[in-house]
Amino acid sequence: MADHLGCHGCNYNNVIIAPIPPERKPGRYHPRQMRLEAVWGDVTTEAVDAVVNAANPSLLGGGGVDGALHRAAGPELLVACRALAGCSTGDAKATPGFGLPARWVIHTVGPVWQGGDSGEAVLLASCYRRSLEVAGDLEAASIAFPAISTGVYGYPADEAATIAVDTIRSSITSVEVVRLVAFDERTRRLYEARLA
Ligand code: AR6
Repeated sequence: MADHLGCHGCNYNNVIIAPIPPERKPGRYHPRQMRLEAVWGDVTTEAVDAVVNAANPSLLGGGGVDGALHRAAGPELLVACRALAGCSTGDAKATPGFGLPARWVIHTVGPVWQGGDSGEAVLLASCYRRSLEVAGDLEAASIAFPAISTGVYGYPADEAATIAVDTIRSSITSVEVVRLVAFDERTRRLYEARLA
């Protein structure tokens, strides 16, 4: 756990962008600084409000994180995904987490790496931004991300880590804890370097 990473000063969570609804407790819903941390692990075991799935546009399952989340969540996840009728690259949609420790799964579709001149960076940033927006809509206080697009989709891990950290830090969000879950030691070190 990278607790020493602590809070950072680069997001805009102290900017109040809308009146706080009276039914919401002020202590819970005031925008506040987010804690962003890098961990080594497996997203399927993350005990957070929402885990992010590195899905494909069909949302009907696949390998990597997607396959692992479907196996761990159970068959109801596929049924719920079918009802979403797919997802565009760079967008995100949510289902319940079913058998997962997480209450929600936010399915996002990263870009396939094509050399870097096909808008991949914008689309990858959009995955992180949209996932945080969906998490906010769900009133999720904590979220765990895998390294979207860096597996089957071939995005270079170092560039993807920079986009992940920069996008999360600059997002306006009510999410309080964001965990970047690295499946391998190299990815964890890439995150740690950017969070230092
Ligand atoms: N927890 C955390 N990270 C993981 C896990 C896990 N359980 N398993 C793999 N990773 P990928 P993509 C890492 O391929 O590149 C699927 O078939 C992995 O080491 O899961 O966005 C979908 O259906 C890598 O660093 O996602 C799509 O068709 C990262 O997660 C396609 O793959 C992402 O690897 C999406 O490809």
